[in-house]
Amino acid sequence: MRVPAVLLVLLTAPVVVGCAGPPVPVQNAKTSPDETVNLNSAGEFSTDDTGAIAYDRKLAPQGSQASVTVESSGGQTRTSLVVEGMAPNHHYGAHLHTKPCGKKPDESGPHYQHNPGQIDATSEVWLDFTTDGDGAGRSSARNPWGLRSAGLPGSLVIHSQGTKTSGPEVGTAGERVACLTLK
Ligand SMILES: [Cu+2]
Repeated sequence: MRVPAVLLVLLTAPVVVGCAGPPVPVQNAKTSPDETVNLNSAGEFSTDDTGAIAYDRKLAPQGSQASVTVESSGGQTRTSLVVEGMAPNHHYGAHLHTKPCGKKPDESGPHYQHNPGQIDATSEVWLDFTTDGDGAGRSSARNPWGLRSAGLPGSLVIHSQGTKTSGPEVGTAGERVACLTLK
């Protein structure tokens, strides 16, 4: 009797379901629907290191820092952000942007979008947060799509105001106050 090839594979190779396993290296990873992509970055904001740079020392003071983790697998992307040492009791906007941080605030490019032109918290990764009295804050986002290795986000940008969710200025969040380059 002829056994279908697919069944043969199932019978001979134990298939691990529900376990992500070791992350696939981000660089040069082949694109596939179940691709696993992990990005993360952490740093203290300085005025000269584009890996973690502050553009506004009032809203991203000396000693302020941020840590971001992006985990994409199984058609979902989960992103989390933790900050410390920011201005106390302030509501910030925050998003993933397309390019790495630069000396000038605009160098990180526009928002990362899964669906080009769609400006909302489903297509983009919005991570607005409000700091406590010590300047600490955290936020997270869950998006119903996987990252494509061909076009990964380049940075996390923190803005001076919360993100506008509707109207002609939808997606805007004031000036860029700090930027963390993703790796
Ligand atoms: Cu932004």
